[in-house]
Parts: sequence; structure tokens; C-alpha cells
Amino acid sequence: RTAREMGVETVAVYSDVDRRALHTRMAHEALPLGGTLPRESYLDMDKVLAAAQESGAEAIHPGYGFLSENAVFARRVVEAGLAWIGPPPDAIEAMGDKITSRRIMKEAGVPVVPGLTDPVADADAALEAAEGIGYPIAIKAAAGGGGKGIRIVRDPGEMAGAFRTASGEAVAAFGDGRLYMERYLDEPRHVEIQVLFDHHGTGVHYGERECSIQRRHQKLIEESPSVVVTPEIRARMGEVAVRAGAAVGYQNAGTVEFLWSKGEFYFLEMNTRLQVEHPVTEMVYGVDLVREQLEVAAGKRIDPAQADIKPRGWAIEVRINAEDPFHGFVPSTGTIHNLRVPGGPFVRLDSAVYRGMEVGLAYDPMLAKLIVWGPDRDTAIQRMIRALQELNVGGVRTGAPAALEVLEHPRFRAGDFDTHF
Ligand code: MV4
Repeated sequence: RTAREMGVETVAVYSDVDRRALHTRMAHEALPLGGTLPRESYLDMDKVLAAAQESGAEAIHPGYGFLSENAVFARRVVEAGLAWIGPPPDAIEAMGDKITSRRIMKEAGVPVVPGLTDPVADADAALEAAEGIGYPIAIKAAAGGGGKGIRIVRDPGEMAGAFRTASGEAVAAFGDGRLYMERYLDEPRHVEIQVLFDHHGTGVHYGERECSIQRRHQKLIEESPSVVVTPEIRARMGEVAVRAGAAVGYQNAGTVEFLWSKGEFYFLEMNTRLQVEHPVTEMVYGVDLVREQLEVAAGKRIDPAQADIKPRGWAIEVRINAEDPFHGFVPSTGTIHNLRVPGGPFVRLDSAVYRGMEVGLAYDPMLAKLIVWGPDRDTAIQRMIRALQELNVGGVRTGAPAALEVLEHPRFRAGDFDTHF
């Protein structure tokens, strides 16, 4: 959509099951990759690069998933003579290793959760280090992130078992068993800062997103701003987030994730891509982040000064997943036979859904994202409830009823929640 508005032609790639997908139809041109599963199609670097060459594309935008945080792919794009609409491969790599990123952040004066900046060798070394850090302890995989491979140790008796399972999981999931340790923060909030860097050394931030409402590390509801962030804290967190990006030579759009606990914030990790929840930032800051991505990748300088980047009102996003909230959120499959989409003022639906769509198990279950804006948080919540009531997806179950329950909850209304809500 952004590319069309800019007069930029687009080439989509699609798998066998995505012949009728909206991205396939909306692009100026679409090339088949063949295959059904991600590894046979969207994750196959050779196929994607061949399609780019065949079409004569000048640049690749990797989207939110698949190869978007793959440094090898980013390098191959650049080596093929194409522009990579994303951060430098070295920055992706530095932030991808959670031990490396912790060390770089600490050196850059970015607050990190108290803990180690080196891998911990075995359970005995972990027990010794724990005395200095203090319980409870989080054991994490260096190659992890997004919640994979984290173990909580509440007392020394739990250490040996936790170390063994964490290490085994890390080897199995990432082929890299290196572990590190942090103080485990109870009742934290997940607050993240949107950053944007051009190719001339300038970086700015677009405030925070509150992403604590999640289930098994899948975010369900995101909002901007966060009830816990005052203008002073926003300025401080934003400055720290830009410092974090600058420390790895960042370019393009990215997100710096913080844990918020007892009035303090700590660097957790950086997501080196545009994220699913970026529309709430777009609504509150009046910015098209994809346009910014294309422009900075083309060499444009960021022109607004940080002082001119100001939030206005409140935005909320609900992810509409094909899952059954009444039966443990199991994935729901079927053919979409009916679709009524919400509308009205300040309502945005970023959707992959069309009538006749077959929802299977090959991909992530996210069907759509519903985003609303309001002048204040209460108005935005009321508007989201109204918009969710308008939405009707016939043929599969969606998580919308669970989102409605959260939106109606007194603690959500009061802004009184953390990642365990
Ligand atoms: C933590 C933590 C508490 N203390 N680290 C999970 C996702 C990954 N990005 C890091 N995670 C956490 N790390 C320390 N030292 C709690 C979590 C956590 C969490 C973080 C963000 C959003 C949701 C979460 C759900 C459970 C645990």
C-alpha cells in the first residue's frame, strides 16, 4: 500500500497455497516460489533471490517474519546488488546473540538486567554466580529471544535441573547450548521503543508500545502510549534506545525491548525488523513507518528533529488469530465463508482475510490486526470493543472473544497489569 502511494512498483512472491492471497493480488507483479511450507517457499533464500533477479527488483523488503532478521539473507541481498530495506547484517548479528548484545549495551551505558555478560559453563558455575546476582534467577539461551529457552530458578536446589533442561532446549532449538544468567524480575511489564535510523548517523525514536498482554510469548493486545510512561520517562527511554541502536551501527527501523519493573527499565533485546504491532505507533505519531523504511533505505536523511516527534492520543491493536479461545487457544482451521469488517472513524484493519480463504496450519495463525485510535485511552478501549463486536469472521474461530474479555477487565481498564495478566 505504501509503495503504491509512493509510486513505487512492487513484486510479490507467493507459495502454492498463497496463489489467491491478498499480497499476491495487490502487488503490481507476483512470482510463484512453489512449495507450501515456509522452508519450501518464503524461507528459501535461493528462490526469493532468483525471483528478485528475474523481476528486476531494486530492493527487498523482508516483512515481519521469515527472513526479516536473518543476517545471512541480508548479506546475500546486498551482494546480489539489491538494496536491503532493513538494518546492516552486522547489526542483525550483534543483536541476535543475546550475550553479545548485553555486553555491547552495558558498554554503551544502556541499563541491562543485573546478571552476567559471559556464558555460564555449568550448574556449579551458575550456583556460584547466583550468589552475586541474587535469587530468583533467569537462565536464558544466548541464541534465544522472544521467550524461547528461559528457565526460572527460585532457590539453589532448582539450579542443576533448570540448567540441564535449559541447555538441552537451547541445543535442540538453536544448535547452540550457550546460556547466560540474569536476575529474574517478577511482575514485569514489556515496554518497547520504536527507533528509526538513516544512513547518515541520525537516529530518532517514536515513543513506546506497551505489549504486556500476551499469551505464551505471543502478543495479543498492544497499545501506545503506555500508562506507566510519563513524558520524562519517554524521553529517557527513547534516548537510551537510540543509544542502543547507535552502539551497533543501526540503520532503518527497529525496536528496543525493555522490561519495566518497579519504576525502572532494563534492556532485554532488540528486534531488528519492523514489528507486527508497529501500527499503534503510526496512529499516535502520524507516521507511515514503511514509508520511512523505504526512504531511509534510499538514502534520505531523517528530517524531523526529535523534539518535533510528539504523540497524540491513544492507539490499541488486537491481533485476530485463527484459534479457539474456548478450547485452550488451539489453532482453528476452515474456509472463510463470511466476512464482515469493522469500519467507522479511526478504525484500521490490516488483514490477510478474504472470502473463500482456506485457513490451514502451514503458517502463523494471524489473520488480521485491528487497530483503533482515540483521543484518550478510555475512548480507544470503547472504540476497540465496538469494532470487535462489528467484526465477524465466519468459518474459523478467532481469539476475538478473549480480547473482549481483557478489554472489559477492571484491571486492564485501570492499566494495572504485567506480563502475567
Ligand atoms: C525476563 C523476565 C523476567 N526477568 N528476564 C520472555 C521473553 C523474552 N524476550 C524475555 N522474557 C522475559 N525475560 C528477566 N531477567 C520475564 C520475561 C517474560 C516476558 C517478557 C516480555 C513479555 C512477556 C513475558 C512473559 C513471560 C516472561
